Amino acid sequence: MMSFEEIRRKEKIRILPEFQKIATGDPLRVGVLFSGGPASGGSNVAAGIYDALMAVNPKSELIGFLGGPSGILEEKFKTLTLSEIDLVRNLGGFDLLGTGRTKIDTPDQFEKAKEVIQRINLDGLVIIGGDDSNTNAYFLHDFLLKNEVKCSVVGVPKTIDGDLKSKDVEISFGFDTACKVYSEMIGNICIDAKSSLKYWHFIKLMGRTASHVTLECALQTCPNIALIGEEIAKEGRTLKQIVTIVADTVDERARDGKNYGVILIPEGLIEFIPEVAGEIPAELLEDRDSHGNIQVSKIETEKLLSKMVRDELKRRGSVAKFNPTYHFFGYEGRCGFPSEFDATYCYNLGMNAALLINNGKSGVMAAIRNVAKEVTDWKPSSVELGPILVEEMRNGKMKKVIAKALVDLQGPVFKSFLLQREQNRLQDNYKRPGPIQFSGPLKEITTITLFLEHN
Ligand code: FBP
Repeated sequence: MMSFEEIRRKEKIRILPEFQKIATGDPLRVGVLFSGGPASGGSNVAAGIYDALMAVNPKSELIGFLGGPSGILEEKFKTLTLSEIDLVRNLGGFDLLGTGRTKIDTPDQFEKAKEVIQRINLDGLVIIGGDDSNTNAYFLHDFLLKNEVKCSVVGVPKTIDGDLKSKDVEISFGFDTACKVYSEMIGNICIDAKSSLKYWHFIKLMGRTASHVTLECALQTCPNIALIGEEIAKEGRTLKQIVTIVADTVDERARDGKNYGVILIPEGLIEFIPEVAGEIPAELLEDRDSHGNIQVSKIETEKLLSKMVRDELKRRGSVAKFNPTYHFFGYEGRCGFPSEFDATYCYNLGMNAALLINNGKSGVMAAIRNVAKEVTDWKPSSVELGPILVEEMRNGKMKKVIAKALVDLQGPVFKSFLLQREQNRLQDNYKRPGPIQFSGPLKEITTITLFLEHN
């Protein structure tokens, strides 16, 4: 019997009309690498690049750099074969090549990258990454251009965090799948809470500084509380005020006979409330990744918050039977089978990236417009990276970067959340979206965020 993995791998992905007839040309040598955390759909980006290159000329080659950007610096790469690509089609994971967070940004590193690119004679390099990696893609492009090296650098918008988006890049790939995976599990937990009647579930969710993942999962599952970091920052809420909101809810629900509930906490909460930082061991705050980001996934904000809620309930002499239990949903959502949306989006992003290189474009991010609509309405496009860079303080220095897109508190997604927040607090309005669908009428459904933002 064929496994689901084998069946899914062979599934045909829809190709945009623009890519169905590709003009033939000279063979191309293109490099590809994954950068940063995995996100579902990355293997379809590689497959899309591969298939487009072969359509241009079957003598083309796709060279994969191993372990992320360090694969260039350490000269670790291999030519990808059709059978290797076929093994990962429509599956999650960056295991085709591995990924990493090494940054190419010192003069020596640029020089080394240039030397390797020239030696292996690349016509183009595709960097599959988030805001920081696409920023680096721009600077590598700029360096190669100034040094008259004819190698296009093209970025592809990846991150489960959903914080790499603009009017031109409607969504980063991986966000749709990750939110669906988390929402399935959150929905299950909500129903478990309502069945077991005895636990308060504190669920921390990945997403870095931005609360897009938490907001999307809240819309999909209607938990009792979902904290949104951007709102807390804007209102200037203190840790004590947040503890009060949660304790009030626990208390009020207990008085209604409900000693259970579900609360979603974005992992980036800590970045918005300075006092939380005061409660965290200093070494965890000093532990930064190569881009200067605090490693928020390692900080147990959910336990800290629950401990403070317990103390507050005790102080009040509350009748609540407060029995907290903890979850962190993060890595579970980064390598799941890509949703139909991510599988289709990524394959076409990959084709687009290869064809942008074929057309000599560099310093751009591959994009697809109208993705909130039917696939038949999708349109390939590209975004110049240079003009979207802004000056920001990073690691104590002003740097040009792609700004992280945070939750827009005036936008339709947050407004839609506000409409239901108060009701969800005390009532059990839980929704269970169930697992990702790969066939049938629900397979095309995308995130509520994308739908609300573009309809
Ligand atoms: P990217 O920005 O590289 O896409 O990372 C996404 C992410 O999953 C964050 O949500 C999370 O905070 C971080 O990676 C965890 O990093 P690591 O994989 O290094 O533990």
